[in-house]
Amino acid sequence: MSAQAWHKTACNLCYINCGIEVMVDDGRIAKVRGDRDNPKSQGYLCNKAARIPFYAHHRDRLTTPLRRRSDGTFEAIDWDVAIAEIAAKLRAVVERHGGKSIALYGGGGQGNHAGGAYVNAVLRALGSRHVFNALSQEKTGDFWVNGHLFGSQTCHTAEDVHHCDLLFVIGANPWIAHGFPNARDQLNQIRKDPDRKLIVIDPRRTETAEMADLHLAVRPGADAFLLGAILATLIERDALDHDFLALHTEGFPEVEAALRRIPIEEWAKAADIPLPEIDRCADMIIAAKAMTVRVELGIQQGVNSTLNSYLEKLLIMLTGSFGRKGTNQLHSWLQPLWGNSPNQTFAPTDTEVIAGLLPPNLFAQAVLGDHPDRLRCVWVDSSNPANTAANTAEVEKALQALELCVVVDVAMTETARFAHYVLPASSQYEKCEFTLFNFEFPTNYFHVRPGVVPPLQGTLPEPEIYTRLARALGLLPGDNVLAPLREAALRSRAAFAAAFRSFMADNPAAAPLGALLLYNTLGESLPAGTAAAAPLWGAALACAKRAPEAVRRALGAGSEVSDKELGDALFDAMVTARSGTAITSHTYEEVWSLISHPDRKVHLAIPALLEWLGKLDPATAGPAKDYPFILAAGQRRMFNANQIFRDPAWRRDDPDGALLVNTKDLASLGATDGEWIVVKSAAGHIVARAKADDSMREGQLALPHGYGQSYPTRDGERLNNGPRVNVLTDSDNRDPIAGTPYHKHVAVRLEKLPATEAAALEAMSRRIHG
Ligand SMILES: Nc1nc2c(c(=O)[nH]1)N[C@H]1C(S)=C(S)[C@@H](COP(=O)(O)OP(=O)(O)OC[C@H]3O[C@@H](n4cnc5c(=O)[nH]c(N)nc54)[C@H](O)[C@@H]3O)O[C@H]1N2
Ligand SMILES: Nc1nc2c(c(=O)[nH]1)N[C@H]1C(S)=C(S)[C@@H](COP(=O)(O)OP(=O)(O)OC[C@H]3O[C@@H](n4cnc5c(=O)[nH]c(N)nc54)[C@H](O)[C@@H]3O)O[C@H]1N2
Ligand code: SF4
Ligand SMILES: [Mo]
Repeated sequence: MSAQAWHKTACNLCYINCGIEVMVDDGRIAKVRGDRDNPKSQGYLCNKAARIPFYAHHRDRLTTPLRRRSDGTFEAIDWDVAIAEIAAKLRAVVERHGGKSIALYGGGGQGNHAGGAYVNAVLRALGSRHVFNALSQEKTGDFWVNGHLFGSQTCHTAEDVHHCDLLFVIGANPWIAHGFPNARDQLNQIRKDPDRKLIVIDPRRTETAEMADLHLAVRPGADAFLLGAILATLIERDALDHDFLALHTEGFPEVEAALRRIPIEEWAKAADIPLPEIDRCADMIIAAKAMTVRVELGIQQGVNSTLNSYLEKLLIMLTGSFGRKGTNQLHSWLQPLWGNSPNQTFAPTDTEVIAGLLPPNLFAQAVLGDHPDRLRCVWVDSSNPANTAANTAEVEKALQALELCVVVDVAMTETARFAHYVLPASSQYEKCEFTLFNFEFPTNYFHVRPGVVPPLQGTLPEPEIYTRLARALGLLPGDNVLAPLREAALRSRAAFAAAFRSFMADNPAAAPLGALLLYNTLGESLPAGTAAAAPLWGAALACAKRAPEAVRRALGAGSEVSDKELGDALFDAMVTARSGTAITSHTYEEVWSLISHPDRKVHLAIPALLEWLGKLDPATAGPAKDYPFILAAGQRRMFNANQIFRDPAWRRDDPDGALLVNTKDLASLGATDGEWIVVKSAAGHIVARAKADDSMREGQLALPHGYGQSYPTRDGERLNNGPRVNVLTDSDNRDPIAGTPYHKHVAVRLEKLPATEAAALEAMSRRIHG
């Protein structure tokens, strides 16, 4: 790597993973710009990407494996010692309690999924499939609904924002949080075009709502009432797409009957939206030729989350806004990021396993409960549950109760503080990475990116960490056994394929270890720096088999590539294209082939949810007496990015992660703008700096997501940076089906802080940001 040069890679700050180019100067990332060659993002960047150097290079990077002493402090140990001790302890846990007593927490963040393949391989080889991660903090209700509608929990809806003439945003703030490619450009284009419209449902007048043709400022937590009233209005006005319903769906009569029972006026009132606005919303839907619905945490982490996801899908289906240009779609996968696990339960908490995942809200109970199969060992990789799972106090208690806790991270996190061992990973710019966040239709993309700076001294990329661990556990065959596979890979892909298949047939016990085997054999024959992508080989072959025409179109491959060679052609394109590559390119008609039900129809009636709808009580929409405010606990802002940044200097504004409060609410508390205020819930309390903000509804508050990291000052003292928002959240405040948290609906009260305490906080804030 030359002294000063631009390298292509991707942004790791949100799940859009825009293509970027970074200027590397003397082994450090110095500048960031958009990569115009990236076929998905085409040079787009938001304000956060320029700050990537603060992720890659900072004082709190881990540079050696650590072992916790009995007094809670850590000592540095060698990699060999760490791996040997951890392997011995894992073996002991398996012998005492069985493999099922182990769980993985994490397995990938916003920019990295390579490690997930390897850690899952080890987990499965040890006899466990228990995985908790962020997806089951937000999306599993949606996945559950999709399982019923489309026949598999891996059927996932995409948005064709680019071509829609009505964008309907529900509980999302794409101007700030993105969520679809080139979000700000897309929103600007819609605003400028008189023929394209935007509707936003959000209690707050967000940056996105500010741009909308219609903003429905729903009462927090009342989306099910509002969506129900809109759907019932569409039915009343017979504004449904009956041809679509007849051709592509079944179960409509049951849905219709349930929706016809909705008392529109009463539900509109519960949602605090005047009837004329609901009529206007219906008018705009009826006038639209192609509506795309975009939702996120506002309803997925809001009250009635799984039901909300269902109503959102009904809005799409009843209006026939599916499978056409500019509407919602399903998308193909290179490899699904989550699983399909209908009717599976996790015994220790008697919880439904959705999409192969367990909800973080049940994590503490799964460890602290008295079930014989409770968790004794948790392996954390790319996640910081001590800050991001509900109820921090309970999560910390659970982490401390474990017989073995290992954290693999790039930095010393709040979770790592409780680990028995902490293993330092190389950053996402120091190793090969990719993500499985590939949700586009009709053309879907994939981006494999080699490291652009050398690994920080003392760190290892995950494939190396898990190779060493699997070797120490005696799971992975020795180098001599793998040598023939490696040689075959260097000869030709066909020779490798034959050798690999016969190896797997002869060694059935190696089945769970496929990723590690591929990395250590095929990996060595791949283009420089892309060995970690080796496990994608099988996915590429399978993808080409499932959707040969779509892959051919994406690659521009004609008859010179045989069907048999197509999967390898796809894989080779993926590992050689430095700016990412199209992997599938569908026609709109092919969307029906992506439905898993054998009849390729959308099965609209989900009895459990229709029953839930029937039981909704408008009298429940409103705050509780003791806790009169509803806090949106975890808002996306210009300068937060999950737990990815730890150095507070990355933020250009909002250093303390302000509590947003409507001016009237602030005044009735007798408080002023900028004052430190106590926020209390039933689970805990924190102190935050208040900021008067009239984009907030009266009675609603917001605290940001992605704060609360401790970071060392220049003299080494660790100071906390901003609100640890999950101190306030309760893991019981969750969805009855998916177990996902109702983070947007945390009941709190506010109290003034004595002047002396406020002065101390003010001084602390100055030291953190000094
Ligand atoms: N800047 C930034 N961008 C990010 C991230 C980040 O940390 N920072 N994180 C990424 C991740 S992991 C995710 S999942 C996405 C999340 O992206 P979004 O879901 O778009 O972001 P949020 O701000 O969490 O919530 C969206 C909106 O929900 C609204 N809301 C609150 N209560 C309700 C309600 O009762 N009903 C309705 N309808 N709306 C409500 C809030 O006012 C807010 O505007 O963002 C991604 N992008
Ligand atoms: N109250 C509340 N809680 C929330 C939310 C909310 O809105 N409100 N949002 C939820 C949502 S949507 C999400 S997505 C989650 C996110 O919560 P988490 O699942 O905890 O994920 P991140 O915050 O992205 O943390 C990623 C971790 O990975 C580490 N890391 C970065 N790069 C690498 C690498 O290359 N290798 C390894 N091994 N580690 C690496 C980072 O240092 C960091 O510790 O938070 C959830 N929690
Ligand atoms: S939209 Fe997301 S991926 Fe793109 S530059 Fe911004 S934070 Fe990075
Ligand atoms: Mo998320």
